[in-house]
Amino acid sequence: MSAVRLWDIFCTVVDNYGDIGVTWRLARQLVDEHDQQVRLWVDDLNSFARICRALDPTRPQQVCQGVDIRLWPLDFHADPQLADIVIEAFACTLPSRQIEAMQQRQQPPLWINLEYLTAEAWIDDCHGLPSRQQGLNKFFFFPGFSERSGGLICERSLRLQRERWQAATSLRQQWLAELGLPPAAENSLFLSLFTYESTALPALIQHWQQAAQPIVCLIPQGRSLISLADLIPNAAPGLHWQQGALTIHILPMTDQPGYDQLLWSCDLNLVRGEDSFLRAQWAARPFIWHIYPQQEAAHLDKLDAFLQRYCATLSAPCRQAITALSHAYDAGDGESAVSAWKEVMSCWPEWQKHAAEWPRQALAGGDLASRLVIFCENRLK
Ligand code: TRH
Repeated sequence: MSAVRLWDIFCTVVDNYGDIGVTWRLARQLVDEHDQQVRLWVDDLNSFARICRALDPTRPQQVCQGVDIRLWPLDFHADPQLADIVIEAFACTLPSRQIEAMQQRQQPPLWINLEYLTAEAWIDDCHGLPSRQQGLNKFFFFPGFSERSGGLICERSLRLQRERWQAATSLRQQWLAELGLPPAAENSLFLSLFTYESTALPALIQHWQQAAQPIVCLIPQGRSLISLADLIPNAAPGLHWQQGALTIHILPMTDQPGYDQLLWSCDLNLVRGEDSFLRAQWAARPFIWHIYPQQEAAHLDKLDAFLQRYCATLSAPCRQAITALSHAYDAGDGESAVSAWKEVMSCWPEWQKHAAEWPRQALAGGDLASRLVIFCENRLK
């Protein structure tokens, strides 16, 4: 049992939901599973409220699920009760008054920069290293898939919850009904689509219309719809669209547990960023990762590092098909995406089996929150 510590987590909302999605999840897990006290400082409560229904964006301070949530205002003043551990999420740059308060303490808080997740091998040599900044040590914590990295965010009870959901088909039927969706044919292939824009998408949509089995595509409101503007001009939550074998339902955004249920209910999930990417893995179903694009295509190294790790034990045709589909989606190449889709379908049982086994393998060295707590305890002792 580790000591009860006070944590400050600082998060800026860049342009999507990933940064707040990850920090909110981590904050809850530190409270729920490690009995820690957590203040989460966020500069944009409106975006936060999109993925957390209980949050009132007009209140600058409130407690949600045991986490003390604070608006991080422009004129930030450090709380007189300084935390034991200060997390700067994704190099968001701490407020200068926070740094000053930390510098004034004889034993300053443990300062950690929580990095973006990557499967690249180089992080193993950098994970946990300090760097001297403004007279203080700042430690770099790298989430990752290897034993030596900071691990992956995953709640303790998640596997059981997901297994229960997937074992009871009635739960999915009930969930579909609650969303106002008609019951689907039993042999339907369910897809969820929460990606960025991709010009590969219209070609895939056209291909799915000609499929031999019915395809149901569930699309939460968001950027994927921009690529379908010609096909579905007035796409909005509640809209149903049907052509040939394909039915599309546009869904409202839900909170994070609701999004997990969507992932658990689908046969294949197209996801993005960092958090939905991980949640798709924990859904134990095949998925395609539309990675967050970076300048000079720096994201492609990250994508390939992950694909190499994820596909390492698969047959060559299956590995090639998943890799080709991921690359084609990223490049917005519709023709290649359709031909890779056909390849993927021909190794479908192998991929399903692998997806079901993957979470155990990926989490073998322990989850991120547990590794983070141990990391901090070792330095605060
Ligand atoms: O929103 P994102 O594109 O976030 C990205 C990435 O994190 C990227 O690494 C970062 O650099 C960039 O932001 C600034 O994708 P991501 O990470 O998948 O986050 C989406 C969050 O939204 C995730 O926590 C799940 C949540 N979500 C819901 O809670 N309900 C929903 O209905 C949906 C669709 C998503």
